[in-house]
Amino acid sequence: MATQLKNLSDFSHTTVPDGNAYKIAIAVAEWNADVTGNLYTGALETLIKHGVLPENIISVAVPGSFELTGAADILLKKHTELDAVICLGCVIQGDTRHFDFICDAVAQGITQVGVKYSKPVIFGVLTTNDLQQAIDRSGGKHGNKGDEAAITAIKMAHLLATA
Ligand code: DLZ
Repeated sequence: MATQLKNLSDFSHTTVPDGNAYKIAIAVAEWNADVTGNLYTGALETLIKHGVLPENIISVAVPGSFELTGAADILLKKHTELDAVICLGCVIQGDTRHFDFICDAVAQGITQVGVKYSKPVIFGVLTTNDLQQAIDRSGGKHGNKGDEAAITAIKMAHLLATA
């Protein structure tokens, strides 16, 4: 599971399909907004860099990572033309068990939404022990999980279109 040797923004650009035909939504949590703002910027820029048209990208904000499941459900219900939804959040370990409940809920929740609609719903949620780990993975020394989520969305949208 360790990302010590893996930079989240390090992928082969030649193997990423062209995103020109795809419509993709991004749901971003407002908790730890400095971090999730950087995740969002990374995801948006990476989608556009790989051909997704700005007018084919829908962006919404939700209060916290717990709400990402509901957002993905609403987006896929209202926008049936979507090819993928990217969920971005940052959950940082605290003194209580809140961390475990939120991480479990969002991981299971977005998995279920993806299966419900047979559409890719991407887990772009940082789950870290402290703020520094989150900074390192949102445009810092370990890359940007937003970039990784965008590349995953394009690859899964391509799979959906071609499988
Ligand atoms: C309540 C809470 C806490 C303690 N920590 C985080 C966090 O680290 N990251 C995050 O995205 N959200 C957190 N939240 C808010 C919950 O996700 C959710 O918004 C509230 O419990 C309301 O449902």
